[in-house]
Amino acid sequence: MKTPPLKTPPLKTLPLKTLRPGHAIVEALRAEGVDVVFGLPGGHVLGIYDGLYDTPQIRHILVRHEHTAGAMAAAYAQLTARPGVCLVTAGPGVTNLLTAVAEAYVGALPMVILAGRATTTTAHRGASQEVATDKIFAPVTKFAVRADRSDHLVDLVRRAFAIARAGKPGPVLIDIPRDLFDGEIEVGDYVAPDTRPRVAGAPELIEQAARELLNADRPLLVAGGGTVASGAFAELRELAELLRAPVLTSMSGRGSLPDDHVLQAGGLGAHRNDLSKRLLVEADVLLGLGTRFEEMETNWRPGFVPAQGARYLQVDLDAAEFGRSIPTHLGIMGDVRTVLQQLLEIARPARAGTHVPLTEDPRVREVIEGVARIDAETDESLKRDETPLSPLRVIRAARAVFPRQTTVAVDVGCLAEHIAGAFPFFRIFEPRSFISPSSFYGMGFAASAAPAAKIVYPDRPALCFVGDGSFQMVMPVLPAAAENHLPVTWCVLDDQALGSIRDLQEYRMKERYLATEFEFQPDFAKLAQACGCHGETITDAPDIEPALARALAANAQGTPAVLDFKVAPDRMTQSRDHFNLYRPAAS
Ligand SMILES: Cc1ncc(C[n+]2csc(CCOP(=O)(O)OP(=O)(O)O)c2C)c(N)n1
Ligand SMILES: [Mg+2]
Repeated sequence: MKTPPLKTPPLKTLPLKTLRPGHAIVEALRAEGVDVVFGLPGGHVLGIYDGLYDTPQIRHILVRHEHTAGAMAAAYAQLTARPGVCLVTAGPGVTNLLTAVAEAYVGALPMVILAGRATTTTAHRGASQEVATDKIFAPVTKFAVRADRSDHLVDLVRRAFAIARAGKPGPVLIDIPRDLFDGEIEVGDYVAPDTRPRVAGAPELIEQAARELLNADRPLLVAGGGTVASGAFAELRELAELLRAPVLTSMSGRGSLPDDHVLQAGGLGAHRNDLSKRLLVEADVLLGLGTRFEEMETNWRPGFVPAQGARYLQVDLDAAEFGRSIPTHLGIMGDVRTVLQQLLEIARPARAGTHVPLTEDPRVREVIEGVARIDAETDESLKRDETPLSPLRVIRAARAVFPRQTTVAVDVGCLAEHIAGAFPFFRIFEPRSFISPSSFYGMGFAASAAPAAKIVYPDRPALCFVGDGSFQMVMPVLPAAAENHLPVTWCVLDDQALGSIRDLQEYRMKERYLATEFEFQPDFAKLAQACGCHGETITDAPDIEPALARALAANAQGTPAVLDFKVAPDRMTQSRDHFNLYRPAAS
């Protein structure tokens, strides 16, 4: 008997497309949901630019300096929790990105950087602009890889997005020799892996944490950048309300609970206020939510860190963060939102019988009254019309003039870092509406990044507070904002000095000032005008509000604005306290 022939169905082969490599990369970007690329071309990356030419769905923001592209991409990630994408050329093009990429790395912000490089044929033979990009970026990226073959490019893009988003997010760089853009490659349909970090906490740890929080006399929640990245806004609010636990936010965590919520008590460390300081010291169980207690937020000294006897429960996607800054009693590895949902499963039934209205609870009243006191004291202290202006007055006025939904960027510098955007002076009401440096604190990062706010939220005003020294580092952002129709307002807190460092010379060097005061200052208002922006100089207090209103109106017409506020070198107690850390030991 003859065996019937085996009937195998014909193998279904998916049709492959033949594309130029640059076009294949751009198609992969689209499949990853990329809608904007920040960059500046050079000969080495024209293959990708040519792909963008045929892809109007992806907007390209042309900057004047690559630092701006890096900062905007990082801010895009901060505001959306999606990777920001940069496209830059070889050598100096990509090294100009380094500082912004380091900021994103320290701040756990996802980014994908596509960079050019000299051809493989001339590698290591003195080609122009050749530098070991992959090695330079290795310590400030989660993955920095040099591509070897054209037919690897799409796979590398897929890996880049997966790695940038996975676990603790961060930047990834692909270093592409220019000859890889030659010829054509065959590509299949692009499949973007779903790598959202929905890691749940171990059930026994969740149970223990819930028990400790429910039994605590004075529980306190500290929300950081991980809370924002995971989008745990509703969960944070519900747990805080169930536990009647005040919430403190780190700089990166600002906005995770609106600053006018009855349990929101302000910031930490250098950004603290009297109320938040006291709550931190008095808390018996503290729950850290994707927060690191970095230097500006702890100082590792009593009064900054949780009290000795307190229990610190820490939730983080990265187990390496447990106990890194301050001792952790219970480390729950997991995504903040998922862990909060798990805690709520236990806390909800446990608190079902609680009928005291929220605002009548003594713990909540403590926060409400504490915040009211801070507000009254602040109002009182800002009554006088001082010249030079009080920077606090400027910041408070900006909060009054700019609407609730404003996106705010706060740059480095003592004026900016410790005061601008600080809880008593500028309240943040919307989640993901705050651009701030993480503990890398590169001057100019937020000022350079601010226009990204108008890409993410075109209909909301955007405002940046920046010191005069920091602003001068990144002024090429002005023509980039004008050209790309990204109308933000920069409030330059102009004390004619590198004030934060001048402060150190005052305290530590016994007033031996060197290289911290500017003898020559550009006219920032004229400079703004020359760059297609609205520009004004403000020296008198009664002019503050009208100038802010004019800037807002200019923004509404599509014009960016620069307001040069001539301010006094005010310093707040907490910033002075912070500098005390560095005082030489008493002899
Ligand atoms: C790129 C960079 N260089 C130097 C520093 C050190 N640094 C921190 S704050 C500061 C002064 C900032 O001056 P300004 O922006 O005018 O703010 P001010 O302190 O006067 O409020 C300096 C030089 C830094 N953080 N980043
Ligand atoms: Mg200054």
